[in-house]
Amino acid sequence: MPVTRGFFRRRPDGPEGRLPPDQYDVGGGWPVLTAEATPGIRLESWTLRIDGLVDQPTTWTWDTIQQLPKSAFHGDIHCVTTWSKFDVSFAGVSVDSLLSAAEPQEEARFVIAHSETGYTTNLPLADVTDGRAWVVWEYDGRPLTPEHGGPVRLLVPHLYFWKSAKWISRLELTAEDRPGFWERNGYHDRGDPWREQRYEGDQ
Ligand SMILES: Nc1nc2c(c(=O)[nH]1)N[C@H]1C(S)=C(S)[C@@H](COP(=O)(O)O)O[C@H]1N2
Ligand SMILES: [Mo]
Repeated sequence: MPVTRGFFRRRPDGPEGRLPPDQYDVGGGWPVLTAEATPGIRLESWTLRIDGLVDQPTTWTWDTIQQLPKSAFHGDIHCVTTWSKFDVSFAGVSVDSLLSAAEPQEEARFVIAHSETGYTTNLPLADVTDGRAWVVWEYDGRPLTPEHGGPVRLLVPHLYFWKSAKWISRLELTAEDRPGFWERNGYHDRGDPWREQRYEGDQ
């Protein structure tokens, strides 16, 4: 029987300890996982807003966000459907630089990432600060393609990839946790792949 290379799951081949529990290395491809139709977003009309519990609600355009210090991520991403992808490179800006402009208030504890499409995901503020989250528009040195969230997506690589909202348009800071799209549909509130927090009720 002919075997199509790359069709079957590869065995973990990364350095020891690099693959979170029950994940596999997807290899060279990059699956697309989207709940909604891929929107066509023009750079001229794209904006990103930070609001909610901030002293300086701020809106960036494509031109103004480029003026922030560029920041890159090189590492691995992990989807809850069990694929992990090693050695990806993204570039954009750190969420820290956006937050330092918006000045979060003391009561702010959570962030809701809103996509242009209406998709949402919730994160503790502590998971998007200290250099652990980015808003990115480049993948491997090229513009992020629309099916992968282009022109601009959120990137929170230390959590399952559903937290990395594609087509990001707004970061809303709140005092209370407010479950997003997948979190209301049975997925874990935080989604740490190393603790295997896949579903509601997992530790
Ligand atoms: N707006 C939006 N963002 C999203 C999703 C989505 O359906 N809509 N899917 C999430 C999930 S489950 C994953 S695994 C990743 C997939 O990103 P990719 O399609 O670039 O691999 O995006 C996340 N961000
Ligand atoms: Mo996912």
